[in-house]
Amino acid sequence: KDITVIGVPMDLGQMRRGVDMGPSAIRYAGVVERLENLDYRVEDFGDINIARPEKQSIENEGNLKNLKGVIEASEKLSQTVSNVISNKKFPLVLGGDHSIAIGTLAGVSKHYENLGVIWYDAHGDLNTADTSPSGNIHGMPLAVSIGIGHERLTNISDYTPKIKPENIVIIGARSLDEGERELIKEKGIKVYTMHEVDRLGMAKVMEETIEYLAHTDGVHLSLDLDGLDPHDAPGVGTPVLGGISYRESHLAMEMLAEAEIITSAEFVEVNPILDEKNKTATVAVALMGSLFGEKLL
Ligand code: DIR
Ligand code: MN
Ligand code: MN
Ligand code: MN
Repeated sequence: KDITVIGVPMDLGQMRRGVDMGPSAIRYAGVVERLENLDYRVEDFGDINIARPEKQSIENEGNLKNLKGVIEASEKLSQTVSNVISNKKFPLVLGGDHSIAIGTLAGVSKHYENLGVIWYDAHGDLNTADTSPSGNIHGMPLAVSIGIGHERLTNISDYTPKIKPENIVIIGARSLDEGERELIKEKGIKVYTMHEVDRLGMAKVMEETIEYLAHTDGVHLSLDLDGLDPHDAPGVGTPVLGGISYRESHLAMEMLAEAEIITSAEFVEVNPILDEKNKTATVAVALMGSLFGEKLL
């Protein structure tokens, strides 16, 4: 199978500069070589062009920071991801902040009737302008993808919703805002908080997740590096203590590889400016190795 790597140097969805360097940091950590060693043909598309925040006039609309820039980037990314899938290649998207998932899912979902999504994250990313404490769009992409939020975000690529709430599994949650909790209950979204990860163990969580998504016709993995514990992934803008370990994350990726269910993926929120010697990008690449079938024996 062929993989196309797409860089998205996006930092308009949150307020910590440096996450725009995520794609470079992940390339520096050897993503292409790592996957080529697993006998994939890997093409690097390069980066999607993203407006610099300094160049933008203040385009906040209500409680949505950099709305215009996020919309433009999402349209471009959606188109690019969709083309990659049309060419029968696996899209591997490198962030950039998590607002890019709006564009990724807009591009992926066109190709599936019943797409599943695994949202590996400390956060729910289920805010709207009304519920967000920050106005940062990186806290909203999952809500947008189920059709909830500003109409110009939910209508990226001219259709909504991209995914069904019952096709989502959130893993690693430990920081949810009040509006997000309400939405999770209202929509019945499946969530494995850290409580369940601790109580059941990651093996059981992944077994159940794979079973839960068995009826879907494709599964997108959206992996926010802040889902991991900050001890293992310190280079993120919004670290939250008590996260998923490096080992549990490898197990999760290995089980997904074995199940052969993942049809697209993105790794987001790597911020080398906040990192310790590119540790977080290195972890991201190691996890990609496991996701694509790396084995010791
Ligand atoms: C918070 C933080 N829930 C917000 N969200 C983050 O601003 O909406 N998502 N960091 O990854
Ligand atoms: Mn996130
Ligand atoms: Mn669809
Ligand atoms: Mn997060």
